[in-house]
Amino acid sequence: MIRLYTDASPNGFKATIALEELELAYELHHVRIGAGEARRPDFLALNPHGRIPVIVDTEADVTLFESAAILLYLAERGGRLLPSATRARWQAIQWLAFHAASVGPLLGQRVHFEMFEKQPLPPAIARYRRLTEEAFATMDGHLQANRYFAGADYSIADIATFGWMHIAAICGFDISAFAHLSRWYAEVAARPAVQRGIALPEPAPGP
Ligand SMILES: N[C@@H](CCC(=O)N[C@@H](CS)C(=O)NCC(=O)O)C(=O)O
Repeated sequence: MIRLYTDASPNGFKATIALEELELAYELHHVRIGAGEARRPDFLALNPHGRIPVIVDTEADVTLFESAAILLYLAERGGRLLPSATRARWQAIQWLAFHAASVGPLLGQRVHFEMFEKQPLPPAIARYRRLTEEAFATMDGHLQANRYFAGADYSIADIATFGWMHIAAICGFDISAFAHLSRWYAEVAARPAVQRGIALPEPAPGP
């Protein structure tokens, strides 16, 4: 049995989407970040860094944090979502790493400075807008020639990136100038498992 500890958030959506896509049986534990539940001792015993998502696979005696590691684990466990052909497999891993380094952290900062910081900080807003748009342009160029990040195969790289691009959409960040990224976003968003995943553990909060 897999236990998933999560909340409605960009990193949380990656795990729920992957579990829904893979149709693996799992038990969902709602960790309310806003109530400080991710910093409580019982949760810190699972992830000393105090962040969701976390999975516990009781059969394999494996506890994992960091969404990219969780996605790799679930793909291996489910036998899908990570291509077996060498080139496509490494494309997926490369874009999974790109998302972890250049999409999630930068969009996280952009969301903070544009949506939540009470004191407007124009240089920080400009910096993270520029850096996220650079990442959008890089992804757009790749998706011009590729249906998905790993090529023809939908993979955990798409799920990881979607988690953050969905939050960008909720925040009203305009990606219409990036036609291929927009096409990819609409295609992934339309998948039934993705729709189920972003509704868990409760609908995403607005900005
Ligand atoms: N690099 C981590 C980031 C995890 C993360 O930042 N999760 C946020 C929610 S999206 C969180 O749990 N925040 C709780 C807190 O800061 O108290 C991953 O990819 O899993």
